[in-house]
Amino acid sequence: MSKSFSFHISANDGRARTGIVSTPKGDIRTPAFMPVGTAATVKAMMPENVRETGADILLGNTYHLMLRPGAERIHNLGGLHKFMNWDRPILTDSGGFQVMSLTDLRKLTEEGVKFRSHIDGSEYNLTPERSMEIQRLLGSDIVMCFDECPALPADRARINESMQLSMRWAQRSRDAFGDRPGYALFGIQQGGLEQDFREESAEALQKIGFDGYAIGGLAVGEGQDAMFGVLDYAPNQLPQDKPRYLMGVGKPDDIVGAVQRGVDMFDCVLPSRSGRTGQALTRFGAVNLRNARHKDDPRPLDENCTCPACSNYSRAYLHHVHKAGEIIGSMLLTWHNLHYYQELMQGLRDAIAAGELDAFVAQFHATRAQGDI
Ligand code: PRF
Ligand code: ZN
Repeated sequence: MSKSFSFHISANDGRARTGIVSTPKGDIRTPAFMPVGTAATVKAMMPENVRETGADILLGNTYHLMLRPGAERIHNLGGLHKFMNWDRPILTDSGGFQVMSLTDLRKLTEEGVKFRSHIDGSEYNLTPERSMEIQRLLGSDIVMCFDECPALPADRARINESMQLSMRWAQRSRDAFGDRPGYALFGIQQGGLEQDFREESAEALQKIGFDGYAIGGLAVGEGQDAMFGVLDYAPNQLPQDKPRYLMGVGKPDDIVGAVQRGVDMFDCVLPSRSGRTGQALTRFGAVNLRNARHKDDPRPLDENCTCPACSNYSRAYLHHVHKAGEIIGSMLLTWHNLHYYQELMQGLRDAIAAGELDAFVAQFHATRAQGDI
């Protein structure tokens, strides 16, 4: 195993790329989807089963883990990998985005953000320096800069101010992270839907220098057309030879469009969260297993899917366990959804390697247009 962090692109197809991010804890095949393991678990899944779906890396959250059970406690117990029984790479988000979306009592200053826990109301301070310390205590392999993500729509003045603050925090994150061989620090581009601010942000980040670059501030209510509008130029503003990560995205068609535009890494709660509410994501689109039309249906969810939910159970059974609130309903659909996402990523990687991405994307949309029958 290599002892350092690196990114190697093996093929390009248009603006899309496929390759490998190498870390001391294992390789990450790109384009990659990272299942979300917010509270040291991918909900309803054993980590060995998450691996069986094809995941190379998980995402964890600074915000949730600092509140409960605490970063120092996880560190004293041997780190997040050992704690949650996942020995492959982990990327952690830096906390600012979660503070802004999950807490209502908070105060943003140049120093950082002061907030009250959504669990017990106790007060915390999160700064770039503390976020770097928490992510180090967790043992995260890919550490994210501490940033601020403004909600959209927002006026240009507000977007600019927020982006400038995030760039000052990016420098403080870089300084606090220091030199840690084998561990990576990613910068996060901000700038809303404004091309000039995105450019300024990309330049500021490259001047500081990072191991990878995230595109932040998207998928916050602007819609797919506006997001793709930014992705038509944003990846090109970032270095060609470093991984690009689109944070918090997305639906299968969002991911496909972003891969075509040059994005390498993704995370989203959608496959795991919707699995717990009875929504399956399949090559035919979204299927709600709670719908009464499945009540007497002996067919599998997707006859071509090799996951346990589709191999061993009927739609009627999946319908029943979801209506009855049985835990296995969440387990089976989460497994199926994560399996579907990883199959999609493998399909994208293979298509890019073969120079056949356009045909793959056309087939992807044609199959969805058929709908679930
Ligand atoms: N910044 C961080 N985490 C994020 C985002 C961001 O802009 C987003 C935006 N979609 C999701 N998660 N740090
Ligand atoms: Zn399946």
